[in-house]
Amino acid sequence: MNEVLRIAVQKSGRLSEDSLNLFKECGIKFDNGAGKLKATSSNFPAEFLFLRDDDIPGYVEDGVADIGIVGQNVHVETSKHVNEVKLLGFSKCRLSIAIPRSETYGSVKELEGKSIATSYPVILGNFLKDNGVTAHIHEISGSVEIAPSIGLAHAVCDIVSSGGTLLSNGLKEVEVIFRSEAIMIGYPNLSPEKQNILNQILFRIDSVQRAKNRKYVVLNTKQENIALIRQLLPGMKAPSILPLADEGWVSMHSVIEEQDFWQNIEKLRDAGAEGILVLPIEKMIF
Ligand code: PRT
Ligand code: ZN
Repeated sequence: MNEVLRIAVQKSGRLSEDSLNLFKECGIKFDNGAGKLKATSSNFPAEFLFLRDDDIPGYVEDGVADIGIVGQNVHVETSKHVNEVKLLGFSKCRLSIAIPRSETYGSVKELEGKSIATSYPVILGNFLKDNGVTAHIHEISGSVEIAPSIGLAHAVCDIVSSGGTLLSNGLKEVEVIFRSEAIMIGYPNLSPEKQNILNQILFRIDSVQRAKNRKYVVLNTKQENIALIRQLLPGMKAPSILPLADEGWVSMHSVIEEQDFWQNIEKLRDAGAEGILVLPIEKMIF
């Protein structure tokens, strides 16, 4: 029987779009029409399960799903027995403790004896223990940030991204206790056939991610500048050099890290580069 890799992704929420794009950019086609709970890829041995993010680690631990994508916050909080396959770089956020803006804060010791509302009792509990603080953890499942204003708790511990939600609820961030991004988790005992399918996906993801951080650069220059410009364009191997129709001029082509490019742009122009084009790369296979 041909095996199919079962992939759990968030049905609808902050992880959904980037998770689905990750597989689409890898050329894996599937129909994720509204309300669907399951979809089979038409061109790759994969099946998608659309679930609430909190349920994904449990499904992966049980092997109902072979891999899944969740925030590291959910992965660590649920503490399921799963493999950490790959960090994915999107849905970045932090888990922070916040207190009413009017209050002063010196150190974590000031949380001693206070009550803190959170949906992350495990991560918060570990943080307090590591810091030798005893506080009352008040577990609630949502709308954590209103807890101080309704008298439910002194402080909150919640996910922060822009900080806008804390601000609009009269709170200030005083401790970042955990930093999170999306992570691919996997069932620890995949069959060799499923592991092989996963390896194909990881290879494709690497090719796409590598390409995203790099640009294809084309520039024109006089022949005598080649050596100098070559030092500024390290490239994958060496730059390609093509003669231009004008005598003594060449076009140099190379692949560079985007951040290196911005650091080097003035130097390239000083070295005699003209007509510089920077193009996106779709995939990079090594
Ligand atoms: O329905 P389901 O259970 O699947 O989804 P969910 O509502 O539990 O999760 P969802 O979609 O809100 O978030 C999924 C994951 O995205 C989280 O587990 C985090 O890993 C990550 N993430 C990134 C965030 C945020 N940014 C974020 N800003 N998760 C939640 N928030 C919330 C936060 O709880 C707070 O209410 O946004 C508010 C703060 O945002 P700022 O920008 O105002 O600071
Ligand atoms: Zn959730």
